[in-house]
Amino acid sequence: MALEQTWRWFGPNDPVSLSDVRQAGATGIVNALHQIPNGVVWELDDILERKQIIEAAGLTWSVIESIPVHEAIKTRSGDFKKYIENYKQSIRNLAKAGLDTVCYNFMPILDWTRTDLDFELPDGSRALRFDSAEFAAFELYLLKRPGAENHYSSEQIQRAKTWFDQSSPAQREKLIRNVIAGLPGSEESFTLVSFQQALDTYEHVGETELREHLYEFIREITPVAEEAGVNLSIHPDDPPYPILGLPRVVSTESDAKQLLAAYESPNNGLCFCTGSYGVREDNDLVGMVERLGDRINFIHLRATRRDEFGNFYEADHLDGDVDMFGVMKALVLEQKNRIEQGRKDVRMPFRPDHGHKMLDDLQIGKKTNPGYTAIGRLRGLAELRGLELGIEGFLK
Ligand code: DNO
Repeated sequence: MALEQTWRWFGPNDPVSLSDVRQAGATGIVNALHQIPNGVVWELDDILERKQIIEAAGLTWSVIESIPVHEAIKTRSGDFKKYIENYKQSIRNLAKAGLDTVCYNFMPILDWTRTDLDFELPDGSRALRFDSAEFAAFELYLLKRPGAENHYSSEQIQRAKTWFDQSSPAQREKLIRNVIAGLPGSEESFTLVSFQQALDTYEHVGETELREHLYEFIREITPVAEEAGVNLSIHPDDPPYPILGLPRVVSTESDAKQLLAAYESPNNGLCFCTGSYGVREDNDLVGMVERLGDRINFIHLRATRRDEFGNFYEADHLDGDVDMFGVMKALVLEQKNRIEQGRKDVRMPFRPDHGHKMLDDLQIGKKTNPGYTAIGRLRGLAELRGLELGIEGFLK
């Protein structure tokens, strides 16, 4: 049996259509009701309407990515209790519509972060990149976050200053936009002023507090997910270390273990994102699948390539620092275990995460979502599918 091949689709406005997805060979759709503001209940009718659109294209709605977690829940302030109740209700409504896998993340303020959305690779395709000097320049000289300099070494500050001094106003503007205007899937965008205000809400929420808030949240929503038959999957931090003075609590294997232990249940699971966890050299990805595989409810496959300065870019799916062969083999074996154990959740949906801008997607004027191009992901999916097939044939 193959892992379920899925594809992230942003809804009817996505420049990549459902029929494109079908031609790419995916069978499952990963989708969210992006039009619903954070914290508001997803009503059954809206869910059913979207489900019907997906099914009319001959596909299934495999995973909800994501129901965003309201900031008040992360800081446990204001109306957080109401937002948790709303979250539970959305889970129940999704289950009523026959959906069973929900992805979410617990990153403060920003979802994923990149500095460059058009990094040219030697073959002419474009990738997403995180440049630590540019990011530091954003924080130190554009946002001017109080105290930011304490988080950097003098060498890092020097590199940031060099970038800043050499950058044009247009480059600075672009950097600001890339960081705070919201990448695909993140539901919020900011101006520099509103961004600093948002950061200030974490004044009293450090790592210990955020960890506790996450575990409390998990303890509250997992019983509802169990009752509804929904598998939760938490996406790791991207990048997987603290940025902007904000705490991060889902970056390492130890973080993953702790959050799984906060509520022992198959419904409290992981979204195993090789691209995010893989940015850290100390994350042993194959070992993580071997050790935590029974709690992996959703999988993002992509590979990043890092350097000694903490920069990374998104490489071809089979060509980054990630041991994709080892990860895929461990996933295939996990699926076999599940089948042998008679578990119901044997689907193991994965999606080719991100893809390069390449071929026709490079045409000037063609609208593509950063990281979510059709052709780059098509290439990724094709490579991953072939890898899986080869491994399965070999293991037979
Ligand atoms: C980026 C995505 C993330 C992810 C969320 C999950 O491409 O992987 O935006 O969807 O963090 O909640």
